[in-house]
Amino acid sequence: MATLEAFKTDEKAWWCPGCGDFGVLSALQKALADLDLEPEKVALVAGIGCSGKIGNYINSYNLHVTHGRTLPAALGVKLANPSLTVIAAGGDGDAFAIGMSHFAHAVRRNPDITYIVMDNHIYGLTKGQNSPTSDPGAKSKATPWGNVEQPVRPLSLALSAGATFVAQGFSGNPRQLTAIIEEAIRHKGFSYVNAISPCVTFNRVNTYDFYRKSLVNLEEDPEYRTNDRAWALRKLLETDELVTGIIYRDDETLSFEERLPGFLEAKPAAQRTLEELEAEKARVRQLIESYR
Ligand SMILES: Cc1ncc(C[n+]2csc(CCOP(=O)(O)OP(=O)(O)O)c2C)c(N)n1
Ligand code: SF4
Repeated sequence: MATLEAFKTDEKAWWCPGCGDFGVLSALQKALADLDLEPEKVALVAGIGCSGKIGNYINSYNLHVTHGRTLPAALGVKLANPSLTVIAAGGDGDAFAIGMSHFAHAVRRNPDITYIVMDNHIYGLTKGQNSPTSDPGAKSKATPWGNVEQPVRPLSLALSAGATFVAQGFSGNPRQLTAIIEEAIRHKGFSYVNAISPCVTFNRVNTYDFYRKSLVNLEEDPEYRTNDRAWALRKLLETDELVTGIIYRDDETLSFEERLPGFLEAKPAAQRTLEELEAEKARVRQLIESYR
């Protein structure tokens, strides 16, 4: 039985004291332990950003990839070894600026990956420029007259792109965030968790206090249900996405792996011998030659 300790590393967390990423880290570690997973059965793929450091603090396989490329790398890991629990994690800049197209395509493919975006509405690592989720009018050194762009709305975007699991948690409410992450990992398909994670150093507007006052727990809505995409979209529009809880889930749609013909019956790449992999390499070379 895995313990919480099993998912910790010796490395001291580098984040500023009070950073929301601490809450996301402990929620994820607790979820992995609660689900009784073993560290060697978990692969964490993280992008560049303060949030991307999360992989250094979780004892599991850890791939720290180039900025914005968490999802294609995570898909590669999942396809090479579908027996692994694959978690992708990163910031809102990583996900919705440079990584935007990967997000839309991952959603529509529905691989069995959990994607946690630590959303602080800012670029933390590069010292406080606006990100695609920054509020209209938000001031930063790069936008001294205020943000003139409309923000990306991650939850509505995921829902309208066909996501099969969409949720939002808050690092100031680790109990709910842990429960959401557990369900996201249990979900067989692409699960999107927007984890509101305040940047205490560069974002003085989207603070813990702001969220404590503004967030509405959708699960307490008398009309709450998780199987109605249109209801979920309407709620998100009405509340400006200031909600928490599991917003939508569809456990019927098959995952990408389940829909790939013959894929699940074949031996995973991770378990093939060098000779078998060499033979495959030769087949790929032949294919490339055939296009010349
Ligand atoms: C290809 C590339 N472009 C830009 C950068 C610079 N860069 C590093 S982190 C980052 C954004 C960080 O913001 P976010 O993803 O929201 O993460 P946070 O630091 O807020 O957790 C940028 C633009 C980079 N490392 N690589
Ligand atoms: S700069 Fe912001 S996001 Fe980065 S560690 Fe500090 S508080 Fe966290």
